[in-house]
Amino acid sequence: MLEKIKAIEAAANDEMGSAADAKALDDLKIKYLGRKGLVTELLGQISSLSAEEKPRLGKELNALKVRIDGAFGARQAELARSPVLPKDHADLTLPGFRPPSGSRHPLTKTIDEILSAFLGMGFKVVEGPEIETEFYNFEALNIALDHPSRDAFDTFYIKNKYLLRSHTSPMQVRFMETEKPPFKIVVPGRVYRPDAVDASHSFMFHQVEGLVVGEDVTFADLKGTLGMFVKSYFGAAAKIRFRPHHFPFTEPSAEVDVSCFICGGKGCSVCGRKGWLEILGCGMVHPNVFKAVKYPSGKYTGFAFGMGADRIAMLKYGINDMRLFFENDMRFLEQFK
Ligand code: 2U9
Repeated sequence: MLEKIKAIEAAANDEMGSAADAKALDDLKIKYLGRKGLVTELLGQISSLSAEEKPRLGKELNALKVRIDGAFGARQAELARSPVLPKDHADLTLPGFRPPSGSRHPLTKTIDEILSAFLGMGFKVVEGPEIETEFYNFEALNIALDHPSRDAFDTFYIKNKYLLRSHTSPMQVRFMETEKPPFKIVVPGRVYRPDAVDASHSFMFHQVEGLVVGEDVTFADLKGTLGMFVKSYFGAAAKIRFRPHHFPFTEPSAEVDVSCFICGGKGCSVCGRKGWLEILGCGMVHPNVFKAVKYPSGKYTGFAFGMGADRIAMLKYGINDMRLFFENDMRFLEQFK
């Protein structure tokens, strides 16, 4: 009998220790102390013992009952204090952590900021296909197929005169085919040119171009609009200057410099001691372009401009190698949160 008492007590303590919750513990209480429980059963056997054993074992059994009952109470309190969590449950005592947050690509950010400067002046954003035809990429833009200037517009051809657009201008042509002036649009997008890749060249880059057409649009409007743009994008102190240039689709044409936003025009390593950074090309739309989209002759005038977003992003963020934009290196991208 004494052996049994010891075995039952050891088993009860063992099982209670590993009871995972209050319900498991209640079941154990019934198993040991319930009406048909193991301890109760032993108590029932007392009557069959000899007269001298009865009092001693009876005392032992009662003491066992009290001890097991006490142990239940203790384990119950312990479970209430710290519920035992399943093995795969999160450790609630660990410190919290922030989920990593993504960020916009520096080029996306640059393009969005350029566009918002123009949206603020009432421009509308339009986008178009990257696969184009010779008509939209060249002919309609006054770039004759047999003209030497085509060399300056070296292009990836695909098949049957399809090509990867070498500027976003084809979309302005498409827009004019369906819309009547007046309008002000900006056209962002990827463009492709078969350049050898190095720190400042890529076979794919990003342009933002603009086109404004109406009945009395002048070069003064062009100057005012681009002046507003550089002040809004580069800061109120930014100035612009125009240098004569040539593009087949504009006449007259100009290149535009912005006063260096690093040195304020004094001359530094970013602007090559010149105090000016070249950021834009522009001009008054060539009459042949209006002719190609069948606008009535002489009715409209307009100005157009174009800029390379990759170059502007490099200037703005002090990036010295264009390839960094396209390598998806997180150490680079994470800097533009
Ligand atoms: C239409 C008529 C005229 C778009 C223009 C430029 C000047 C220009 C370059 C700047 C750097 C492209 O990214 S870059 O290589 N662009 O200088 N683009 S005027 O003129 C147009 C466009 C569409 C119908």
